[in-house]
Amino acid sequence: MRLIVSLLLVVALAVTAFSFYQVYTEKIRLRGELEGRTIVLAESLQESVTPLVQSNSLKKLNRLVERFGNRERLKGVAVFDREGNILSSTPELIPKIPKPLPQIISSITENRSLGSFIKIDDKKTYIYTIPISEEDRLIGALALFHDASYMDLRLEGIWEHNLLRFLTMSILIVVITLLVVRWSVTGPIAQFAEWMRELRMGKGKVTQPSASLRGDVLAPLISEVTHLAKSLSLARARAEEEARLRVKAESLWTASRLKEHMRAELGRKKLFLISNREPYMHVKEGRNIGCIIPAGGVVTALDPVMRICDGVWIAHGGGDADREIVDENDKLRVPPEEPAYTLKRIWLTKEEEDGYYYGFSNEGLWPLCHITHTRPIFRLEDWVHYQRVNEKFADALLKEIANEESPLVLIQDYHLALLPLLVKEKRPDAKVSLFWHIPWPNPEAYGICPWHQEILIGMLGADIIGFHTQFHCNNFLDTVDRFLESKIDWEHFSVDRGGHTTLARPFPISVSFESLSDKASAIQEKASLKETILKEIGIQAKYLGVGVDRIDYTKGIPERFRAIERFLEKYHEFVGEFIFIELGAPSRIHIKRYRDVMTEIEEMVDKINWRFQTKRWKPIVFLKRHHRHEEIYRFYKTADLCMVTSLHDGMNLVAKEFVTSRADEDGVLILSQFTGASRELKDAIIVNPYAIEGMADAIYLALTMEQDERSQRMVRMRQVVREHNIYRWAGNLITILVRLRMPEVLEQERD
Ligand code: ADQ
Repeated sequence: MRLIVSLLLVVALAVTAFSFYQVYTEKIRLRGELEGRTIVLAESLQESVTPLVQSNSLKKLNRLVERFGNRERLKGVAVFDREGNILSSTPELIPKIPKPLPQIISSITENRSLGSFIKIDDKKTYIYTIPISEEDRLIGALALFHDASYMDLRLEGIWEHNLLRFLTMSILIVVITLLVVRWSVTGPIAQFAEWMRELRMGKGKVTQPSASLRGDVLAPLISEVTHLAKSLSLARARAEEEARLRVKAESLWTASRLKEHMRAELGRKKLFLISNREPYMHVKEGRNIGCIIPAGGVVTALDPVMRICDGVWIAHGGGDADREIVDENDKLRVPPEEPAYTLKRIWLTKEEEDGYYYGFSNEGLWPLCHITHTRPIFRLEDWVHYQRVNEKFADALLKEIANEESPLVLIQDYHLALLPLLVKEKRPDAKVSLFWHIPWPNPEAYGICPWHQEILIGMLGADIIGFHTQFHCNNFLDTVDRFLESKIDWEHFSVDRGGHTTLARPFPISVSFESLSDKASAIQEKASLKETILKEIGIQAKYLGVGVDRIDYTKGIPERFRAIERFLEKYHEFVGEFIFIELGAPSRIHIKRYRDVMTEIEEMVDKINWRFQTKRWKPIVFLKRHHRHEEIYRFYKTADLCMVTSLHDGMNLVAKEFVTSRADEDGVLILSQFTGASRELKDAIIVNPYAIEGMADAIYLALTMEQDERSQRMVRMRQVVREHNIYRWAGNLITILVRLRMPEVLEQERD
């Protein structure tokens, strides 16, 4: 009502103002027109009347006056002598002319024409008087009487029209406002309220309102409430899961269990996590700034842990808009939609990034640790940068932990191998762990690094070094044994060197395993998702395979495509039936080997597609870009198979993400035997990515496997990932770290 009344008031004011103006201009126009016409008439009549008044020919004058008086809207004409008496007039007018008529006297005495409005018979009349003179002598005056009542009628007409317009507009405004309010406000609010009611009552697994609501005026509110709803749903799911577990007396790690555990173990202590890559990167998107989660296993695994433990994550700010978002201490709270921990960004110069990240870490250590026949490159200047950047990270960390007693430090990966010692030297009370996310090679392979001893010494500053598998721990201990003077304790898998002990333990990393949908709704969702995805890419097919990777030569992508080619060659009946979608995020593109592998992959896709494609079908679709996690999960959820064919991989989280996403308990995982994940996911079809024939057969086996077997395998794999999730990983690692008894500290205390 308030909206409608205000709208109507404004419109009424506008209409009134416009009407006034219109009436005013129309009045001036009508008057001008009337005057003009009368003057022309008066002047022509003046010429004929003057000689008759001069000669006093009253008869002729009367005839002339009568003839003139019969014109449209002209009420009549009157001729006056110089005293203002009527000499002649239109007969009907004589009784009505006011006597005396002051305007006639003024016209004669002032010798000029005058015009004014008077009332005759209660009607508005325009009277125009013009003096009559003989040479220079005034002998009388002529008056023309014009009916002007039509002017008032015309002006009234304008008011009436405008009133009518106002009424029509008012009705339209009322109707349209009501409709818009109904469609855009009250309707959506009612739906919204209904959706929230369902959420409150815990009906179904609703986390999103209907699609029609999402694009509406309530969109910002909906996005906030959706987050709230998700948290609510998640909390409910977790509570249910925990209740279920309590009943079953199982010891499953969940987010809330980890939270409680951390509270008990850490008290008010914070975690300090250091990695090269940041979990949230700000990038310019036209004029706006967007936030992306970079592709990579470290971030995928550790963000859920930090979300529940709080603390500070120190990482390199690599996004082109990163500096615009931080505060004066280079910090911000993340995740943006639900801040839970602090991200502190470290800035690197271009030279530092080239030398430390692209050079030493990714052209040196990465191929050194992955046995994939790509030669590591070691340059002295890269090594210098690597040392300097490790010191930079150490300075930042030491500043953060300055006021913390026995801080807990979790260092991530091969970029920061020197950091443990740099921290430990300054803060012997710090409890330091280093998690090595990639494989550890045998001593012979490792020994080719010119700085193999310095790296090992740096790493051994840590109290615990974690690897994904026992095999990598053994390789590490062998390597230390070969290159450093130290004591290896094979019973406890530890190294004693210079009075400091470092444990080497396997902590197979994982994903969070949050499963929000039940089996029935997942099955339902799967069918429609497949249809939508195939429609989006414009291809018809019966079977769908998916691959998700950072484009890296260790991931075995060309081998995978070769296997697909061989599969289509060998099992021709699948031509036109099977399509493989590769979601590949470009990575480390400043390194030539990565550009080469990208070119190799693109050429191979072209070649295979050219060989097999038909008008409406091609075997491989390569979507070369970074995808959001929700996008990736759409593909996981509906794929008939997922291929992970790494030539060597510490763990590989894509395999575990695929299993997590399959609430429908279907889908087949083809998994390389050279991934850490293959030690746990024994129900995948395990393949050797170098054996193309075997991989082609694995695709065939996956697509022809009986539904029951597929389901049994998936159920078992889901059980493994559910139990060995990222919370368990963090719980185990942090518990050992917290409970470490540190001889150096005990000694200091004794002194
Ligand atoms: P990565 O080599 O980065 O990790 P991986 O474990 O496979 O490899 O994780 C990749 C992550 O990136 C996954 O979460 C995946 O969803 C995401 N990703 C892949 N392609 C993407 C795309 N196109 N768009 C967006 N995201 C994409 C390193 C080691 C691994 C180890 C992890 C964790 O090399 O062996 O498993 O660390 O320790």
